[in-house]
Amino acid sequence: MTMTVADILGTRPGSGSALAVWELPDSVREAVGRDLALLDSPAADLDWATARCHQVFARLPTELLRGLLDFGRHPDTPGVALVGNLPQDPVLPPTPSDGRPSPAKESFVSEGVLLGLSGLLGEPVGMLTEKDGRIVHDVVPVPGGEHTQTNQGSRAFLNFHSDIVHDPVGRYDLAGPDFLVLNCLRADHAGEAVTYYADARDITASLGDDVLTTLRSPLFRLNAPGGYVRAHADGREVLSDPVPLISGAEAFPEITVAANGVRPLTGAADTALLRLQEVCRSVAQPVPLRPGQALLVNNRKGVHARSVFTPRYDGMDRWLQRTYVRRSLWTIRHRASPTARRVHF
Ligand SMILES: O=C(O)CCC(=O)C(=O)O
Ligand SMILES: [Fe+2]
Repeated sequence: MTMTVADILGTRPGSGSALAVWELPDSVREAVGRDLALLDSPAADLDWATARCHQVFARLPTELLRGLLDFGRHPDTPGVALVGNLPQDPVLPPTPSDGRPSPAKESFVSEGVLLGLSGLLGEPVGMLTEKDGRIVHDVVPVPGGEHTQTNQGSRAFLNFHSDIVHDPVGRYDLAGPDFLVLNCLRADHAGEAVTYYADARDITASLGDDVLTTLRSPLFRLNAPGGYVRAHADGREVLSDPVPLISGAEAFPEITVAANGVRPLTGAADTALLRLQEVCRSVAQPVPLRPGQALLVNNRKGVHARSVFTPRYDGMDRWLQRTYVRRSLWTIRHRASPTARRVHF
């Protein structure tokens, strides 16, 4: 099979906002899969596992490797990329139904794929208030969480949002992940689940001047993520300082939206927020993730969402593994836990 390198879908030449799509050649998928089949659980020594996965992924064809690295390092590259024909575990145990790692998983190919791709973008990190600080997150529908605005949901549309982290300095957009990587182990039964990405460049191009000016003003307070408010505030709101939702250079805007609620401070801000969710829906790139595919998501260049789907809790539900990736651990060192490298408050 010939490799499709940097197939840019869509018709927005020069904007850099379309979905990038890459596929591993079959021979590379097989070779990477053979190496990753020998991997032990990466949780035992994350720094060793990231080094080994880096070595394995170094065998990707140079043009593909360069595309992935460019995705991570350049402001003008797409905000979302799909990587296909990835190796998969030979045997996949039932999908866990509690959002925790499956104790029955005996091989670590999916974890290796996740860490290999993540390592090309930066450093995988854990947050104590998200999946107990684990580095590899299991994203599955969880009974009781169907209608929540969290990664445990299924029956409610998960609104366009950024993955953010509470920080006592009052800003929740600074210490959060620069990227998310989502590796699909199992699709949902009906194939209904769709992940969406709305690029801030497309969003700003579709907004009127007044609304954009409002969104660029510090007229919004973000609620801290669900994991934080449950653990530290009995589920009550813990709001950030007033911030703009869109910031930065016109050609390279950054966007931040909290999944757990945004409080607009004026009537104009309220209207602008509604318009923002509308525009996100209209410009969004839909991606129905399938096993053997991973989605690379820039958490600053755009916002993501997930459609409704139907869980059955029969062990065959949708199963993604996810990492949070920072370009640098240095800029969040004040949040580092004293006991575990890569894990943060
Ligand atoms: O389930 C998905 O497709 C994405 C969920 C999500 O927002 C996340 O994992 O951060
Ligand atoms: Fe998310």
